[in-house]
Amino acid sequence: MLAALLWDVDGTLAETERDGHRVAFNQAFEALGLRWHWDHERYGRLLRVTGGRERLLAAMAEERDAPPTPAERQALARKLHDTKNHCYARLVYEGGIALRGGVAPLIHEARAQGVRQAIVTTTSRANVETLLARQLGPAWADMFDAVLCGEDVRAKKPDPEVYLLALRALRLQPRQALALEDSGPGASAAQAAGVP
Ligand code: XBP
Ligand code: MG
Repeated sequence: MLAALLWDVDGTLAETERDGHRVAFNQAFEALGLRWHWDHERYGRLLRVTGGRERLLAAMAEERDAPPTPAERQALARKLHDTKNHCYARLVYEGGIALRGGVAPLIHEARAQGVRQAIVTTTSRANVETLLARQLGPAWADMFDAVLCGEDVRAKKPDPEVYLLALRALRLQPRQALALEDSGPGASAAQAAGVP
């Protein structure tokens, strides 16, 4: 019997990548005086790298005016990522990022049927809290038995670590749960943990 739904966030609960993170990255570039811009096509390619800071570092390899040393790149990536997350929070608060159709009804129905639920994402915790508080209300955390985020793991998706942590937190075997994912790296992470 299905015991738990394991929810990815970005791209699954909402179109946060195209309409949220991508827009916020571009706002951060502007705020820090950089002439970089990620259009849909470029961002689509960059999504193969999970983690916002990791994605920035990967993109710097393609930018001619990126800082020359690894230490300077790390420092810039940290600053850009902080700024990006602030911009993202503003977009979410302004109501620019709705849950995808069917998501809220399924969360409520699963809860009513006694199916447990967890958030299993490699995005930053602050981004998850902002989005779910705005879209599900201040008691959003009561709907989930565990909330696992990017800060909780050493290796982000496609590594299975975040799924293995969720299974441990819920005390479940992989096949008792179902992963809801939108992307290749996310689906690979679930599969590598044995979660359908
Ligand atoms: C999401 C990510 C994240 C977001 C940006 O993966 O890879 O990096 O793009 O969020 P998933 P942060 O859908 O598997 O959770 O900037 O907080 O990393
Ligand atoms: Mg996703």
